[in-house]
Amino acid sequence: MKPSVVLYKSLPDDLRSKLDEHFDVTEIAGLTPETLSQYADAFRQAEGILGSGGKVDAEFLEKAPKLRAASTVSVGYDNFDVDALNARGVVLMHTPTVLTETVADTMMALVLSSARRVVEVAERVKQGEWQGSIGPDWFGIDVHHKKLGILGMGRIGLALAQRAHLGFSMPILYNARKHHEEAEARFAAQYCDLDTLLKESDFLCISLPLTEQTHHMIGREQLAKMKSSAVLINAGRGPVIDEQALIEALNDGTIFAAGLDVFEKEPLPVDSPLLKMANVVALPHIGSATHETRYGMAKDAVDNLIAALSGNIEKNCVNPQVVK
Ligand code: 8YV
Repeated sequence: MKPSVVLYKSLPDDLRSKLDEHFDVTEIAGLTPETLSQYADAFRQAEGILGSGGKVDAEFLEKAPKLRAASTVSVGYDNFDVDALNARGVVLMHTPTVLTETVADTMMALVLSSARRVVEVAERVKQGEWQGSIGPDWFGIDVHHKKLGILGMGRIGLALAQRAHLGFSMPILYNARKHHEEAEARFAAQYCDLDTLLKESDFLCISLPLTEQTHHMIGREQLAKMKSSAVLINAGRGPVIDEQALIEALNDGTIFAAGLDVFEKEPLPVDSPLLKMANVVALPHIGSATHETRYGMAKDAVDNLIAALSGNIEKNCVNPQVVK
């Protein structure tokens, strides 16, 4: 008999067939309180789950007593209580490599569009406001040769450093838990403390996972240390920034602009003050959202679940210590 699996994100046909070859699959619309009670039986039988979004914590695990592996279609796993998974011996698999370059592209798009006011001026053109030669009220600020600060130097930070340093001649500063030799050797990235990063960056790009330590790491006090000409970019997780403090900093000119792909609450509520600000580029969490990369993530997630449930894990495991 094939192991039972609950799939809570739709997959391309070929990947869905591959999953069906290995498992007895119940597909549901998402991991919500409603689907949890509606498909209680499927969760009771499930040895694996695959999808993205939704909370997987001790309370969820009680409803899935046979669970052995969870496979998320994402690199981030802040919606999983890893301690609870470890306590139950459940393996957590994720997709840390396939999306790196695409997310770095998104970050560079936010840098460029925030600095050059691309979204705002394109909108003005569509409104018929381009009536003569443009003046300073259409101007932005330069990107090339400015200092790019990276908070969190992982795979994505490194790919961003490559773009910024080699493509835009930007000196790179970074703060992370430890020195990154490759970033220093290839892109002349300079390690510094958080205060220096805040004070010296023209573009401060956050590329951190959300953890207890990174929650609201950038708040009022940190924003006050930034240059008034600085641009803040976040394409990691929204709650790393205290959003209320950011709104105030953007309103009172503490910083120049922000490019945001992630928010404290997603989807961003339609009444968020951020949506009314000309100096904010707000994207709907598109970091990895290209056809190629989303396919690659789904493929990795399927392969990860097959590996985990057959006891053949070689990579992409968050908690390999639970594998006996
Ligand atoms: C995905 C992400 O957008 O991988 C992550 O952690 O935030 C994104 O790439 C998202 O989780 C949907 O699958």
